[in-house]
Amino acid sequence: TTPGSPKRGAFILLEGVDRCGKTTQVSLLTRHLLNLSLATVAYRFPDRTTQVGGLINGYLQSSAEVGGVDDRAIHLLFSANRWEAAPKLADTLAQGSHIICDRYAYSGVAFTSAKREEDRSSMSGGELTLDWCMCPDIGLPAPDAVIFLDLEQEEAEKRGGYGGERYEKKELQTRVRSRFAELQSLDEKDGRVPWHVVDASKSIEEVHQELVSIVTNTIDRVQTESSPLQRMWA
Ligand code: ADP
Ligand code: FDM
Repeated sequence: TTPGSPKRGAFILLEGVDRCGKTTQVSLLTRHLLNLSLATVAYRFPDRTTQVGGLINGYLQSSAEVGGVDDRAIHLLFSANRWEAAPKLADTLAQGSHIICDRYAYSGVAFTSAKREEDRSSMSGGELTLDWCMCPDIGLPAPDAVIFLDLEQEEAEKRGGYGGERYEKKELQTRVRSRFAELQSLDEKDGRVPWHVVDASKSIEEVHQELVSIVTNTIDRVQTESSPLQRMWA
């Protein structure tokens, strides 16, 4: 940064399985930061409002029995949906706004790589490996912190039954949770993107207070160290 230019905002990512409380906590955190007069923007992926997002929405809402869409093609659409947002995301941070984001590339990799034969529309090209799934997201703006809202499958189910969307199935969600753990250990080996695992079974207010403390420390670190925006898995 040149003297006088604003410090960049922090990029905070919330990840976790369905029903862990991401939507609730993103909105509480955004409100908290705005109340402190800190410019903050909430993002969520998939962003269903774009053309690419419309295709993703159609895919998620159609049943798995409706074949037709290749699993790799849909994976690339999820990634494209992040890439089309990437310039705006980087710009928002450069302007000094913080970003609180609901899902990102980790969800992308966790969900696709967790698919088994019964979840797939075709078995063309064999296994959906972690490596293959990570490739299209390499180079995206990386978060300054990943907050993983950790919730047992049984607890998630108690929060209201799953709706009709394609991935809202118990067995898939359980495998998704272990893929997230693999991605966490890769980041920990790499040492650039810190993960904070939070027990999401606590009350909304208790979880919120923990997140406030993580976010406050992350903003502090990013701005004191003037750390440049990192790139995903690069
Ligand atoms: P996600 O966006 O991760 O799917 P939501 O924030 O939409 O999760 O929460 C899913 C449901 O669980 C909502 O009905 C919400 O009110 C409820 N909920 C969220 N956090 C908690 C919590 N800590 N304890 C109990 N219920 C919660
Ligand atoms: N999902 C989400 C993916 O499969 N890949 C991705 O890249 C992203 C961001 O889409 F089941 C899955 C996760 C979830 C579904 O997400 C829709 P929301 O948070 O319920 O809208």
